[in-house]
Amino acid sequence: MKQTNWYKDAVIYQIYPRSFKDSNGDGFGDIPGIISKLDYLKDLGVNCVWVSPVYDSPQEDNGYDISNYKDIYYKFGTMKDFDLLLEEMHKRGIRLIMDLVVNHTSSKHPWFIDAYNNKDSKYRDYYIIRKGKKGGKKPPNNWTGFFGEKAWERIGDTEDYYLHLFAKGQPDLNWENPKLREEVKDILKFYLDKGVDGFRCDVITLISKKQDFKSRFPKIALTGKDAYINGPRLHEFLHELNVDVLSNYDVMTVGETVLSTLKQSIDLVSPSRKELTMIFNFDNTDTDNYFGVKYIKKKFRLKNLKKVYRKWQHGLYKVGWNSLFIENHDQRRSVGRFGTSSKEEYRELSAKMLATSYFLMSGTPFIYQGQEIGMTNGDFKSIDEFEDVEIKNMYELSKKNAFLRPILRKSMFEVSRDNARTPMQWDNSEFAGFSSVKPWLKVNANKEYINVKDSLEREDSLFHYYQKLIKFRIGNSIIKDGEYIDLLPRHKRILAYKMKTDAGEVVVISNFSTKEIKCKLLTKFNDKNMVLSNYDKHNLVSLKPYETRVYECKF
Ligand code: TEU
Repeated sequence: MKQTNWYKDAVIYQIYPRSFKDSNGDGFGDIPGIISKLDYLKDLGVNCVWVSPVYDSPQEDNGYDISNYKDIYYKFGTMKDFDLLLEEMHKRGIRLIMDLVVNHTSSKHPWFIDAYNNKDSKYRDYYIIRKGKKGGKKPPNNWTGFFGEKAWERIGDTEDYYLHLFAKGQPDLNWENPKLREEVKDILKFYLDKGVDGFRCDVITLISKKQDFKSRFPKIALTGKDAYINGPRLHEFLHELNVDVLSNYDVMTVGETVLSTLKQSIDLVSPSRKELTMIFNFDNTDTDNYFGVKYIKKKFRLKNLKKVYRKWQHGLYKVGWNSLFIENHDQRRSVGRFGTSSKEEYRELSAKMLATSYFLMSGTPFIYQGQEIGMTNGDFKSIDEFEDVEIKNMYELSKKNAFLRPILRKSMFEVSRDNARTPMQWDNSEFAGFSSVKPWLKVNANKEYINVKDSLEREDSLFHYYQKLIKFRIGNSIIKDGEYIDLLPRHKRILAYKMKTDAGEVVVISNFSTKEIKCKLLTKFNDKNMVLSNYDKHNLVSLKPYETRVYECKF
């Protein structure tokens, strides 16, 4: 099938369905709710949507634990609703990307239930099951997983254990088994034949594990990671999926990669290798922590973000394609992060500045629901108000482990994934227009003034700024194909870069501070080439607090 590379002109909006819009008054978002808001998304200007998992699931990890890949979780609706969603999106020229979670299933998946209960089950080899040590008293090795737990769980009172790199209810699949790989291809085809436009591939770099299953030292966070991240057959497995299935459709994939180096990422996205279209790396969201561990917070410094931008823009230039994002359902909100301010006086102004800064580089920009109106972290006051399995596990860990306790307790609330999962704020009514009843997760009190209704009414809102940014980005080949040039690599408060091709250049200059700052660079540009800014009036030689400007020159 001819590949049109449409994704290079896509702006993708991520929907976390349980928090987006409840249509039937059960306090839980659903697919008809999404359909009712498609005109809103069209108005925003995005041309593609990534929907977090809506498959059947016991919801231990909010749908990232799938019990039936070919059915929809009843609270989200039915397969009929899903088909209608796809149709209604395509009618509006919006593409649909599904979340593909195939590193693990739910422990309630019929494959796993059979494998767990029956030693001779044909599904036993769909999972990673190994004999424990000391007659089953101890797990097969010392690996730990992503939610602060041991990575093995004993199968009843047998000697055997199954591997789970996430919650206990998320057993890892065994990709070494060719039959399992055929099942995955079958799932892909099922949705691609419906007309789905691609997949966001959950923790895809974990699917191949080193087969020695030996303990690893030193024992620090993610013990065993060198055995289960970027494993020996990762590229081979992805190539197989691509050649056998994906390349027969004009679709895109974006792989969620955890702790991948630039070199590994280049291999994943080089078109000639036929693996993935693009990846999410987390270097940007790791700029405010140590060792890639979000609980160990570090002061944000612009120079570190600039380093990340240079690394990925230069690293993938003419080699592969980038993704651009500042939020998702696993990250706390970007307001008050990456140098922006959550003080109401600066909230929208600084959010416009950050939006401009990450949006106009080469790559596909992603917007996470609520980001376009500047939603903030949830106002959680006690552990009981949270719902996420990750923070609950971490809280338990902090009770047991005296060394980790102060570190975890200090940052846990602020970095919790639930901060991004609070109900979408549509208006200022009691449940923010998300639902007619009390939602599954606490509504943020600031829905009084941070909400879609208000944003649509105010001409200078962040929402309207995003509209302009999206319009400018889609189809702009200077940005798409341009070479990234950092114009002020050493400046501590100003980010200035140029995207350059033979046809012209686009220049972005942003002040990441609350101070007015002199900037000589500004004198080089003519105001009549300014295409976008978050201020109406501009000073020739200085940038106001959080000011951002975009200039475009065509040669
Ligand atoms: O996330 C993978 C992942 O790396 C996260 O667990 C990350 O470490 C954590 O969220 C940081 O706080 C994906 C999904 O995006 C996430 O929602 C799932 O829980 C996870 O995979 C398991 O499927």
